[in-house]
Amino acid sequence: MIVYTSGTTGKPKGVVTTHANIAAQVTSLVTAWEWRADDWILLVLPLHHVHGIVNVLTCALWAGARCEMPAKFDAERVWVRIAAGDLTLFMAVPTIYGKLITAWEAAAPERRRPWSAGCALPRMRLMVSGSAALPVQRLERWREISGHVLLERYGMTEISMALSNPLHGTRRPGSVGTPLPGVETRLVDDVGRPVPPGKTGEIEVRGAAVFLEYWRQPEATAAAFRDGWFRTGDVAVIEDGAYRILGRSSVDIIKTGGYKVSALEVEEVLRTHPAIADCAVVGVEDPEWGERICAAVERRGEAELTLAALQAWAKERLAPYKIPRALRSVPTLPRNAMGKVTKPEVAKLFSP
Ligand code: MCA
Ligand code: AMP
Repeated sequence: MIVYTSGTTGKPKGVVTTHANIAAQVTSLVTAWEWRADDWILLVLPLHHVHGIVNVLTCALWAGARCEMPAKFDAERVWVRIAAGDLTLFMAVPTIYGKLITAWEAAAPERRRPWSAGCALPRMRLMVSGSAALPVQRLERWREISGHVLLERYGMTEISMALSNPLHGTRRPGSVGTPLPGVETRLVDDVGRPVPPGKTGEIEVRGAAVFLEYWRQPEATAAAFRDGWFRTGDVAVIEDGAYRILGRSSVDIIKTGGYKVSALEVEEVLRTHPAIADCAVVGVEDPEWGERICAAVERRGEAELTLAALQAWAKERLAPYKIPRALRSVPTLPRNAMGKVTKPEVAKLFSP
Protein backbone atom coordinates (compact mmCIF):
# COMPACT_ATOMS: atom_id res chain seq x y z
CA MET A 1 0.00 0.00 0.00
CA ILE A 2 1.20 3.54 -0.69
CA VAL A 3 -0.42 6.34 1.32
CA TYR A 4 0.76 9.89 0.71
CA THR A 5 1.57 11.98 3.75
CA SER A 6 2.92 15.46 4.31
CA GLY A 7 6.24 16.10 5.99
CA THR A 8 8.65 18.94 6.55
CA THR A 9 9.68 18.83 2.89
CA GLY A 10 7.66 20.59 0.22
CA LYS A 11 5.86 17.69 -1.45
CA PRO A 12 3.94 14.84 0.22
CA LYS A 13 5.81 11.53 0.33
CA GLY A 14 4.44 8.09 -0.54
CA VAL A 15 4.61 5.84 2.52
CA VAL A 16 5.17 2.27 1.30
CA THR A 17 3.83 -0.44 3.63
CA THR A 18 4.29 -4.11 2.76
CA HIS A 19 1.76 -6.88 3.33
CA ALA A 20 3.88 -7.94 6.31
CA ASN A 21 3.74 -4.39 7.74
CA ILE A 22 -0.03 -4.24 7.34
CA ALA A 23 -0.43 -7.70 8.88
CA ALA A 24 1.62 -6.55 11.89
CA GLN A 25 -0.39 -3.30 12.17
CA VAL A 26 -3.71 -5.10 12.01
CA THR A 27 -2.89 -8.01 14.33
CA SER A 28 -1.62 -5.53 16.90
CA LEU A 29 -4.94 -3.65 16.89
CA VAL A 30 -7.12 -6.75 16.62
CA THR A 31 -5.35 -8.12 19.70
CA ALA A 32 -5.32 -4.91 21.73
CA TRP A 33 -8.92 -3.90 21.03
CA GLU A 34 -10.26 -7.47 20.79
CA TRP A 35 -11.88 -7.24 17.37
CA ARG A 36 -14.40 -10.06 16.79
CA ALA A 37 -16.45 -11.38 13.89
CA ASP A 38 -19.63 -10.00 15.46
CA ASP A 39 -18.29 -6.44 15.63
CA TRP A 40 -20.08 -3.81 13.56
CA ILE A 41 -18.44 -0.47 12.78
CA LEU A 42 -19.49 2.68 10.95
CA LEU A 43 -16.65 4.05 8.78
CA VAL A 44 -16.91 7.85 8.71
CA LEU A 45 -13.25 8.53 7.86
CA PRO A 46 -11.57 8.95 4.46
CA LEU A 47 -10.01 5.84 2.95
CA HIS A 48 -6.85 7.64 1.83
CA HIS A 49 -5.44 7.66 5.37
CA VAL A 50 -4.40 4.97 7.84
CA HIS A 51 -7.11 5.72 10.40
CA GLY A 52 -9.89 4.84 7.92
CA ILE A 53 -8.20 2.19 5.78
CA VAL A 54 -6.19 0.26 8.39
CA ASN A 55 -7.72 0.86 11.83
CA VAL A 56 -11.30 0.61 10.64
CA LEU A 57 -11.64 -1.16 7.27
CA THR A 58 -8.71 -3.60 7.29
CA CYS A 59 -9.22 -4.58 10.93
CA ALA A 60 -12.91 -5.23 10.21
CA LEU A 61 -12.06 -7.38 7.17
CA TRP A 62 -9.38 -9.28 9.13
CA ALA A 63 -11.80 -10.02 11.96
CA GLY A 64 -14.66 -10.87 9.63
CA ALA A 65 -16.64 -8.02 11.19
CA ARG A 66 -19.14 -5.72 9.51
CA CYS A 67 -18.02 -2.32 8.22
CA GLU A 68 -20.67 0.09 6.99
CA MET A 69 -19.61 3.03 4.83
CA PRO A 70 -21.81 6.10 4.39
CA ALA A 71 -20.85 8.31 1.42
CA LYS A 72 -19.62 11.12 3.63
CA PHE A 73 -19.54 12.26 7.23
CA ASP A 74 -22.72 13.99 8.35
CA ALA A 75 -23.16 14.47 12.10
CA GLU A 76 -26.96 14.10 12.21
CA ARG A 77 -26.93 11.01 10.01
CA VAL A 78 -24.23 9.44 12.14
CA TRP A 79 -26.35 10.03 15.25
CA VAL A 80 -29.42 8.52 13.61
CA ARG A 81 -27.34 5.51 12.59
CA ILE A 82 -25.89 5.14 16.11
CA ALA A 83 -29.42 5.38 17.54
CA ALA A 84 -30.36 2.15 15.75
CA GLY A 85 -28.38 0.49 18.53
CA ASP A 86 -26.58 -2.22 16.57
CA LEU A 87 -23.05 -0.78 16.25
CA THR A 88 -20.34 -2.15 18.53
CA LEU A 89 -17.38 0.11 17.61
CA PHE A 90 -16.80 3.70 16.55
CA MET A 91 -13.52 5.41 15.62
CA ALA A 92 -12.96 9.04 14.66
CA VAL A 93 -10.77 12.13 14.91
CA PRO A 94 -11.38 14.75 17.65
CA THR A 95 -12.97 17.17 15.13
CA ILE A 96 -15.64 14.56 14.35
CA TYR A 97 -16.42 14.05 18.05
CA GLY A 98 -16.68 17.86 18.31
CA LYS A 99 -19.15 17.96 15.42
CA LEU A 100 -21.19 15.13 16.97
CA ILE A 101 -21.29 17.03 20.29
CA THR A 102 -22.44 20.21 18.51
CA ALA A 103 -25.21 18.31 16.68
CA TRP A 104 -26.33 16.61 19.92
CA GLU A 105 -26.46 19.92 21.76
CA ALA A 106 -28.51 21.49 18.95
CA ALA A 107 -31.05 18.64 18.94
CA ALA A 108 -34.32 18.57 20.89
CA PRO A 109 -34.28 16.43 24.09
CA GLU A 110 -36.55 13.75 22.56
CA ARG A 111 -34.00 13.21 19.77
CA ARG A 112 -31.00 13.29 22.10
CA ARG A 113 -32.27 10.43 24.24
CA PRO A 114 -32.22 7.70 21.55
CA TRP A 115 -28.96 9.08 20.17
CA SER A 116 -27.25 8.68 23.54
CA ALA A 117 -28.93 5.32 24.09
CA GLY A 118 -27.34 4.06 20.86
CA CYS A 119 -23.93 4.50 22.50
CA ALA A 120 -24.87 2.39 25.52
CA LEU A 121 -22.56 -0.31 26.80
CA PRO A 122 -22.31 -3.24 26.41
CA ARG A 123 -23.54 -3.31 22.77
CA MET A 124 -21.42 -0.27 21.78
CA ARG A 125 -18.29 -1.65 23.39
CA LEU A 126 -15.56 0.83 22.34
CA MET A 127 -15.24 4.38 21.02
CA VAL A 128 -11.76 5.48 19.91
CA SER A 129 -10.21 8.88 19.20
CA GLY A 130 -6.94 9.60 17.44
CA SER A 131 -4.98 11.31 14.64
CA ALA A 132 -4.77 14.55 16.65
CA ALA A 133 -4.79 15.59 20.30
CA LEU A 134 -8.14 15.06 22.02
CA PRO A 135 -8.89 18.06 24.25
CA VAL A 136 -9.71 16.84 27.78
CA GLN A 137 -12.86 18.99 27.84
CA ARG A 138 -14.14 17.16 24.74
CA LEU A 139 -13.42 13.78 26.35
CA GLU A 140 -15.45 14.87 29.40
CA ARG A 141 -18.37 16.18 27.34
CA TRP A 142 -18.44 12.97 25.30
CA ARG A 143 -18.53 10.98 28.52
CA GLU A 144 -21.59 12.95 29.66
CA ILE A 145 -23.36 12.43 26.33
CA SER A 146 -22.45 8.83 25.55
CA GLY A 147 -21.29 7.24 28.80
CA HIS A 148 -17.97 6.36 27.10
CA VAL A 149 -14.50 7.43 28.13
CA LEU A 150 -12.95 7.73 24.66
CA LEU A 151 -9.94 5.50 24.19
CA GLU A 152 -7.22 7.83 22.88
CA ARG A 153 -4.37 6.35 20.88
CA TYR A 154 -1.42 7.73 18.93
CA GLY A 155 -0.21 6.80 15.47
CA MET A 156 1.35 7.99 12.26
CA THR A 157 1.08 6.93 8.62
CA GLU A 158 4.63 5.54 8.65
CA ILE A 159 4.12 3.30 11.68
CA SER A 160 0.36 2.87 11.97
CA MET A 161 -0.64 2.79 15.66
CA ALA A 162 2.10 2.90 18.31
CA LEU A 163 0.55 3.87 21.65
CA SER A 164 -2.87 3.28 23.14
CA ASN A 165 -4.83 3.66 26.32
CA PRO A 166 -6.09 0.29 27.57
CA LEU A 167 -9.23 -1.46 26.37
CA HIS A 168 -9.75 -2.73 29.92
CA GLY A 169 -8.64 -0.60 32.82
CA THR A 170 -8.31 3.10 33.37
CA ARG A 171 -7.99 5.44 30.39
CA ARG A 172 -6.19 8.59 31.34
CA PRO A 173 -7.45 11.88 29.82
CA GLY A 174 -4.64 13.75 28.03
CA SER A 175 -2.52 10.60 27.75
CA VAL A 176 -2.02 8.27 24.77
CA GLY A 177 -1.08 5.28 26.90
CA THR A 178 1.55 2.62 26.35
CA PRO A 179 3.03 0.68 23.40
CA LEU A 180 0.65 -1.59 21.50
CA PRO A 181 1.47 -5.30 21.09
CA GLY A 182 4.54 -5.80 18.88
CA VAL A 183 5.53 -2.12 19.01
CA GLU A 184 8.64 -0.74 20.74
CA THR A 185 8.78 2.95 21.59
CA ARG A 186 11.27 5.22 23.36
CA LEU A 187 11.99 8.92 23.97
CA VAL A 188 15.32 10.37 22.84
CA ASP A 189 17.14 13.71 22.97
CA ASP A 190 18.44 15.74 19.99
CA VAL A 191 21.31 13.33 19.32
CA GLY A 192 19.29 10.16 19.75
CA ARG A 193 20.19 9.25 23.34
CA PRO A 194 17.33 7.85 25.43
CA VAL A 195 16.21 10.51 27.92
CA PRO A 196 16.00 9.83 31.65
CA PRO A 197 12.55 9.05 33.13
CA GLY A 198 10.28 12.10 33.42
CA LYS A 199 12.20 14.08 30.77
CA THR A 200 10.84 15.30 27.46
CA GLY A 201 12.01 13.64 24.24
CA GLU A 202 11.16 12.73 20.67
CA ILE A 203 9.19 9.50 20.20
CA GLU A 204 11.03 6.82 18.25
CA VAL A 205 9.35 3.61 17.11
CA ARG A 206 10.59 0.17 16.09
CA GLY A 207 8.80 -3.03 15.09
CA ALA A 208 7.28 -5.06 12.25
CA ALA A 209 4.55 -2.45 11.70
CA VAL A 210 7.04 0.26 10.67
CA PHE A 211 6.88 1.09 6.93
CA LEU A 212 9.39 -0.04 4.30
CA GLU A 213 10.33 3.27 2.65
CA TYR A 214 9.20 6.55 1.15
CA TRP A 215 8.38 5.76 -2.46
CA ARG A 216 11.45 6.49 -4.62
CA GLN A 217 13.01 8.73 -1.95
CA PRO A 218 15.97 6.82 -0.47
CA GLU A 219 17.45 9.94 1.13
CA ALA A 220 14.23 10.88 2.89
CA THR A 221 13.89 7.26 4.02
CA ALA A 222 17.43 7.20 5.44
CA ALA A 223 16.87 10.51 7.24
CA ALA A 224 13.72 9.18 8.88
CA PHE A 225 15.61 6.44 10.75
CA ARG A 226 18.34 6.53 13.40
CA ASP A 227 19.97 3.26 14.57
CA GLY A 228 17.01 1.28 13.25
CA TRP A 229 14.43 3.43 15.02
CA PHE A 230 11.86 5.55 13.14
CA ARG A 231 11.94 9.20 14.21
CA THR A 232 8.39 10.48 14.54
CA GLY A 233 9.11 14.18 15.14
CA ASP A 234 6.55 14.11 17.97
CA VAL A 235 7.65 15.25 21.39
CA ALA A 236 6.33 13.52 24.51
CA VAL A 237 6.95 12.77 28.15
CA ILE A 238 6.28 9.56 30.10
CA GLU A 239 4.18 10.15 33.23
CA ASP A 240 3.29 7.24 35.52
CA GLY A 241 4.28 4.86 32.74
CA ALA A 242 2.08 6.43 30.05
CA TYR A 243 3.03 8.75 27.19
CA ARG A 244 1.68 12.29 26.98
CA ILE A 245 2.17 14.09 23.65
CA LEU A 246 3.47 17.64 24.02
CA GLY A 247 3.63 18.68 20.36
CA ARG A 248 5.65 18.44 17.18
CA SER A 249 9.33 19.26 16.80
CA SER A 250 8.52 21.17 13.58
CA VAL A 251 6.26 24.25 13.41
CA ASP A 252 5.73 23.49 9.74
CA ILE A 253 3.50 20.48 10.37
CA ILE A 254 -0.14 21.44 10.79
CA LYS A 255 -2.95 19.12 11.95
CA THR A 256 -6.35 20.31 10.84
CA GLY A 257 -9.46 18.18 11.24
CA GLY A 258 -7.13 15.19 11.72
CA TYR A 259 -5.37 15.83 8.40
CA LYS A 260 -1.64 16.46 8.38
CA VAL A 261 -0.60 19.41 6.21
CA SER A 262 2.86 20.76 5.40
CA ALA A 263 3.00 24.55 5.73
CA LEU A 264 5.88 24.50 3.25
CA GLU A 265 3.85 22.71 0.60
CA VAL A 266 1.02 25.25 0.88
CA GLU A 267 3.53 28.13 0.78
CA GLU A 268 5.14 26.76 -2.39
CA VAL A 269 1.78 26.72 -4.12
CA LEU A 270 0.73 30.17 -2.86
CA ARG A 271 4.01 31.68 -4.12
CA THR A 272 2.94 30.80 -7.66
CA HIS A 273 -0.08 33.16 -7.32
CA PRO A 274 0.52 36.27 -9.49
CA ALA A 275 -0.45 38.69 -6.67
CA ILE A 276 1.77 37.05 -4.02
CA ALA A 277 5.43 38.05 -3.70
CA ASP A 278 6.09 35.95 -0.58
CA CYS A 279 4.06 34.22 2.10
CA ALA A 280 4.13 32.29 5.37
CA VAL A 281 1.64 29.62 6.36
CA VAL A 282 0.95 28.71 9.98
CA GLY A 283 -1.43 26.51 11.96
CA VAL A 284 -3.41 28.57 14.46
CA GLU A 285 -5.10 26.83 17.39
CA ASP A 286 -8.80 26.35 16.82
CA PRO A 287 -11.44 24.76 19.05
CA GLU A 288 -13.20 22.93 16.19
CA TRP A 289 -10.39 21.95 13.80
CA GLY A 290 -7.47 21.59 16.24
CA GLU A 291 -5.53 23.99 14.04
CA ARG A 292 -6.66 26.21 11.17
CA ILE A 293 -4.47 26.96 8.18
CA CYS A 294 -3.69 30.68 8.03
CA ALA A 295 -1.64 32.53 5.40
CA ALA A 296 0.19 35.84 5.71
CA VAL A 297 1.23 37.31 2.37
CA GLU A 298 3.39 40.07 0.98
CA ARG A 299 1.52 41.26 -2.06
CA ARG A 300 2.99 41.86 -5.49
CA GLY A 301 1.83 45.15 -7.05
CA GLU A 302 -1.39 46.91 -6.17
CA ALA A 303 -3.79 44.08 -7.00
CA GLU A 304 -6.50 43.40 -4.40
CA LEU A 305 -6.41 39.89 -2.90
CA THR A 306 -9.42 38.63 -0.94
CA LEU A 307 -9.62 35.40 1.04
CA ALA A 308 -12.49 34.17 -1.15
CA ALA A 309 -10.52 34.79 -4.35
CA LEU A 310 -7.43 33.10 -2.93
CA GLN A 311 -9.47 30.09 -1.80
CA ALA A 312 -11.11 29.72 -5.22
CA TRP A 313 -7.66 29.82 -6.85
CA ALA A 314 -6.15 27.41 -4.29
CA LYS A 315 -9.01 24.94 -4.74
CA GLU A 316 -7.71 24.18 -8.24
CA ARG A 317 -4.27 23.38 -6.88
CA LEU A 318 -4.56 21.94 -3.37
CA ALA A 319 -6.64 19.30 -1.59
CA PRO A 320 -9.65 20.97 0.12
CA TYR A 321 -8.22 20.48 3.63
CA LYS A 322 -4.98 22.28 2.64
CA ILE A 323 -6.70 25.55 1.66
CA PRO A 324 -6.03 28.61 3.87
CA ARG A 325 -8.96 29.62 6.08
CA ALA A 326 -7.66 33.09 6.96
CA LEU A 327 -5.57 35.65 5.12
CA ARG A 328 -3.55 38.68 6.23
CA SER A 329 -1.74 41.00 3.84
CA VAL A 330 1.38 42.55 5.36
CA PRO A 331 3.95 44.97 3.93
CA THR A 332 6.74 42.62 5.08
CA LEU A 333 6.65 39.27 6.84
CA PRO A 334 8.20 39.15 10.33
CA ARG A 335 11.79 37.91 10.02
CA ASN A 336 14.74 37.31 12.33
CA ALA A 337 18.25 38.73 11.93
CA MET A 338 19.09 35.94 9.47
CA GLY A 339 16.12 36.93 7.30
CA LYS A 340 14.18 33.76 8.18
CA VAL A 341 10.44 34.18 8.69
CA THR A 342 9.55 33.83 12.38
CA LYS A 343 6.46 31.63 12.43
CA PRO A 344 5.36 32.43 16.02
CA GLU A 345 5.22 36.11 15.03
CA VAL A 346 3.22 35.21 11.92
CA ALA A 347 0.76 33.25 14.09
CA LYS A 348 0.24 36.38 16.23
CA LEU A 349 -1.14 38.19 13.17
CA PHE A 350 -4.14 35.88 13.44
CA SER A 351 -4.83 36.18 17.16
CA PRO A 352 -8.26 37.63 17.85
C1 MCA B 1 -13.48 21.76 6.09
N1 MCA B 1 -13.75 23.02 6.52
C2 MCA B 1 -12.73 23.48 7.24
C3 MCA B 1 -11.77 22.44 7.24
N2 MCA B 1 -12.27 21.39 6.53
N3 MCA B 1 -12.53 24.63 7.88
C4 MCA B 1 -11.36 24.79 8.55
N4 MCA B 1 -10.40 23.86 8.58
C5 MCA B 1 -10.57 22.67 7.95
N5 MCA B 1 -9.63 21.72 8.01
C6 MCA B 1 -14.98 23.77 6.27
C7 MCA B 1 -15.39 23.73 4.81
O1 MCA B 1 -14.78 24.76 4.08
C8 MCA B 1 -16.87 23.93 4.92
O2 MCA B 1 -17.14 25.29 5.18
C9 MCA B 1 -17.23 23.16 6.17
O3 MCA B 1 -16.04 23.12 6.96
C10 MCA B 1 -17.67 21.75 5.87
O4 MCA B 1 -16.73 21.17 4.97
P1 MCA B 1 -16.71 19.63 4.62
O5 MCA B 1 -15.63 19.33 3.66
O6 MCA B 1 -18.11 19.18 4.33
O7 MCA B 1 -16.26 19.10 6.02
P2 MCA B 1 -16.66 17.79 6.70
O8 MCA B 1 -17.12 16.77 5.72
O9 MCA B 1 -17.53 18.13 7.85
O10 MCA B 1 -15.19 17.30 7.13
C11 MCA B 1 -14.74 17.36 8.41
C12 MCA B 1 -14.11 16.02 8.73
C13 MCA B 1 -12.91 15.79 7.79
C14 MCA B 1 -15.11 14.89 8.60
C15 MCA B 1 -13.64 16.14 10.19
O11 MCA B 1 -11.98 16.84 7.98
C16 MCA B 1 -12.27 14.43 8.01
O12 MCA B 1 -12.75 13.43 7.48
N6 MCA B 1 -11.18 14.37 8.78
C17 MCA B 1 -10.51 13.12 9.12
C18 MCA B 1 -9.16 13.04 8.51
C19 MCA B 1 -8.48 11.74 8.83
O13 MCA B 1 -8.99 10.63 8.65
N7 MCA B 1 -7.27 11.86 9.34
C20 MCA B 1 -6.50 10.68 9.74
C21 MCA B 1 -5.15 10.73 9.10
P3 MCA B 1 -18.40 26.06 4.55
O14 MCA B 1 -19.58 25.35 5.15
O15 MCA B 1 -18.21 27.47 5.02
O16 MCA B 1 -18.25 25.86 3.09
S1 MCA B 1 -4.24 9.20 9.50
C22 MCA B 1 -3.41 9.66 10.85
O17 MCA B 1 -3.45 10.77 11.23
C23 MCA B 1 -2.64 8.71 11.70
C24 MCA B 1 -2.23 7.44 11.11
C25 MCA B 1 -3.51 8.46 12.91
O18 MCA B 1 -2.96 8.56 14.03
O19 MCA B 1 -4.69 8.17 12.68
P1 AMP C 1 -0.39 11.39 9.78
O1 AMP C 1 0.90 11.78 9.16
O2 AMP C 1 -1.55 11.97 9.10
O3 AMP C 1 -0.38 9.95 9.91
O4 AMP C 1 -0.41 12.02 11.21
C1 AMP C 1 0.40 11.55 12.25
C2 AMP C 1 0.56 12.60 13.30
O5 AMP C 1 -0.69 12.85 13.93
C3 AMP C 1 1.48 12.21 14.40
O6 AMP C 1 2.83 12.39 14.04
C4 AMP C 1 1.02 13.14 15.51
O7 AMP C 1 1.61 14.40 15.38
C5 AMP C 1 -0.48 13.26 15.26
N1 AMP C 1 -1.27 12.41 16.18
C6 AMP C 1 -1.83 11.20 15.94
N2 AMP C 1 -2.52 10.77 17.02
C7 AMP C 1 -2.38 11.72 17.97
C8 AMP C 1 -2.85 11.87 19.32
N3 AMP C 1 -3.63 10.97 19.90
N4 AMP C 1 -2.49 13.00 20.00
C9 AMP C 1 -1.72 13.94 19.43
N5 AMP C 1 -1.25 13.85 18.16
C10 AMP C 1 -1.58 12.76 17.43
